[in-house]
Amino acid sequence: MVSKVRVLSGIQPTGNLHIGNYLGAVRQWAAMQEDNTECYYCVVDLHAITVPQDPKELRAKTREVAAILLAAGIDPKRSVLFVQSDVTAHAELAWILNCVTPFGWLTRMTQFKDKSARQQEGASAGLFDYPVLMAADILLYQAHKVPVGEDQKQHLELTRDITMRFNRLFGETFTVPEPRILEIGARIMGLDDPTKKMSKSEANANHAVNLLDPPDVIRRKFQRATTDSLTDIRFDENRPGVFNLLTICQSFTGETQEAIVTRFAGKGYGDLKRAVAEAVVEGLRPLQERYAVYSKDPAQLDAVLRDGAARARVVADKTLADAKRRVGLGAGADQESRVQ
Ligand code: ATP
Ligand code: LTN
Repeated sequence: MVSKVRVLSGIQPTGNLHIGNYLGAVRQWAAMQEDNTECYYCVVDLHAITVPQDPKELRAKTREVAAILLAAGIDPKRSVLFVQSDVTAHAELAWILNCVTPFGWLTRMTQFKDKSARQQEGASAGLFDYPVLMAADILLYQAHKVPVGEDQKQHLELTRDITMRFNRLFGETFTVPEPRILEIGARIMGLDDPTKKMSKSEANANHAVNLLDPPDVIRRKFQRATTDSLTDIRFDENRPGVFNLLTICQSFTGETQEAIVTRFAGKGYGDLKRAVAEAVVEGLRPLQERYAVYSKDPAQLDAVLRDGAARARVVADKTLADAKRRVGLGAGADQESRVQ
């Protein structure tokens, strides 16, 4: 029997999920649920607390994100959907990996440099350690593939380095994972400033199109999107505003670049913005309708997440026990860990 391809990815319950998260990551997650795959998707609340969070809001966001993932097509029968902190093995393996990760590797992470620059000395040790916890998430499930947006490429490379180092020091223990980054949609830019990645943590109300934004809000945000002073409509990376709108359009309609350019030949930016807005409104409609149903049924969400955590624990605890045995942790009182 051919063994299954294991997939794992995570998303933080911070701020509002936007079309960047959807096109770069979440939509792929749903598409990867095939017969020959075993998918693990987690809401990474331990990652969220690397920066200050209001406890009540964090819990509410954790549930909201889980409901959005269900609405986006993550099928709890085919995939394991769970909340990271419900599976304690994540924090435990992260500690072990911390002790095999050279400090210098972490100092090179650009996301830490960006995020800590805003907080200076006040940045938490957890923020610095963020990528090691991410490695633990991935390694516990022996994932082969990790679908993420472009911004996570460096973290995935670090995960691969940590994996190879652990395997070299303690013997083959973990699968070396590979990132899965789309060609189109892996880096959606902000509508207000198309030189910056669309992000949940930007203050400007016109920066991101959120997955739960009502149609009129989506239309208004696109109407106000920053473009340039030229007029022709084509895919040119040197014109980031128009390029971003065209990329969003292409990702939602599935058209080729040629078809899109032909469609907008002789048209103006106003037409482009209206058309992209309609593509997004239509593209998100099924998700928003399903979300409305899930959000009215907290008991069902509880059941899905309880079941997901239980299924995740079975796999994660087994991997963790193996890693601990290899490192020589514990007294080895139970038979299994004493056996070499
Ligand atoms: P943000 O910076 O928007 O707050 P994040 O990078 O902190 O988000 P997550 O919310 O955990 O992190 O990201 C979930 C997934 O969405 C990741 O795979 C990430 O690469 C992807 N992603 C985030 N922003 C974008 C974007 N603008 N375009 C494409 N993919 C993105
Ligand atoms: N760091 C990721 C979120 C994340 C993740 C993971 C992604 C946490 N653990 C494991 C893939 C695999 C981010 O998008 N900021």
